[in-house]
Amino acid sequence: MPKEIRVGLVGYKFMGKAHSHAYRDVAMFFSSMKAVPVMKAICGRTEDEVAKAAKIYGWQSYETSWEKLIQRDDIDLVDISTPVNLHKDIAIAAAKAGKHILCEKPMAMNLDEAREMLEAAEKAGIKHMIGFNYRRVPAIALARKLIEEGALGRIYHFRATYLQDWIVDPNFPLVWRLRKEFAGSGALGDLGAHIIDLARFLVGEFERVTCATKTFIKERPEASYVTGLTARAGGKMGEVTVDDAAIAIAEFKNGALGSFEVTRLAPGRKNCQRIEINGSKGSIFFDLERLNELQFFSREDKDYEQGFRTILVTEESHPYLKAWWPSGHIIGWEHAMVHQIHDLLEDIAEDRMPTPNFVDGLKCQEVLEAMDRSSREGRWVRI
Ligand code: SOE
Repeated sequence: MPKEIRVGLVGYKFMGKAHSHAYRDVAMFFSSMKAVPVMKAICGRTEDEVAKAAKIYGWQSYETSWEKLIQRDDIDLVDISTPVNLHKDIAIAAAKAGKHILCEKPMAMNLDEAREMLEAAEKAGIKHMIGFNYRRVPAIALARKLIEEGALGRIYHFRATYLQDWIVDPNFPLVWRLRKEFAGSGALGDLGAHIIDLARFLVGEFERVTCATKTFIKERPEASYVTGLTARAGGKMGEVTVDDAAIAIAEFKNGALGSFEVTRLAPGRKNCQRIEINGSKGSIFFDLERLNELQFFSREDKDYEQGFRTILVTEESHPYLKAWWPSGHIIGWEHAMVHQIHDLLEDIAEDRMPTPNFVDGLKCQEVLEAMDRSSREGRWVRI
């Protein structure tokens, strides 16, 4: 019989829903797991909303205080799917209570907080993971395999953009993601964290960075209602205290060069995360809005046959796909979250430290902080 891991989730909006879905689905598809989740309790401040979420998402109970949730002795794993300003306090309290932790990205409001979280987790000896879900998109996992096998040769370039447009209307209200006291930073931390993590996953560690950030729309109406990425504007105007966009250049320790662009002001670009990597032997290209595909160019193909080929990443031999549908029956954005939960539970069952964990979260935070400093001081910053 698989081990049962009893989960307490803090947060029930966009990420809370995505994680809930993953806990519900995972054991149905990955049918021989060594550990299965038990959806014990979900937590949020507004009682009628969290009670409704518990019912709809399939949680056995709900709490309105995360402190109470953490003190419960029927919870093994605390999932932190809240705005960034709450990550540290919840994570440290959960670690002290001996709970394993899954924490959404970016790990913390700043590097000092990330360090405190890692220290608490290491002291408690718990398992920890950061929700860099895109590592677990099968096409990205395949890209890593190709790179590890040497199919790209020596890596020269990592080129990433992560573009969205959900705040392009200047009347889109001042939601928590646009306020430094809740989010820590704007597009840089929210979107940049993902592509920084993918750069570390696919290419390696950063050596130094230079960056420019910009807030184009400096005031917005305060929010009267918010859910996920949709919101209604209230009357009063308030200050936007985070960046709308950031562009950075990086050098990696292995000598590769990287470029990074993130924005929430790119009309028509919805969740447009694109990664291209060029090496001495070939290139790969990934587009999140075409996440079942990986483009691969190999200089080792016959001259007259060379060209980017599009691999439809839905074969049993591809990472994670054996658990899903027959080949060609594509998967979606939420599947990477299911893979994340699968890997986390298997690691807990096997007593292994998951990846990406708080060390990876902290390394990402170092790069974010360096990019922010570079933008303020107008210079290259070493990691
Ligand atoms: C909003 O920008 C957002 O939901 C991010 O917070 C997520 O991390 C990203 O995966 C999709 O966009």
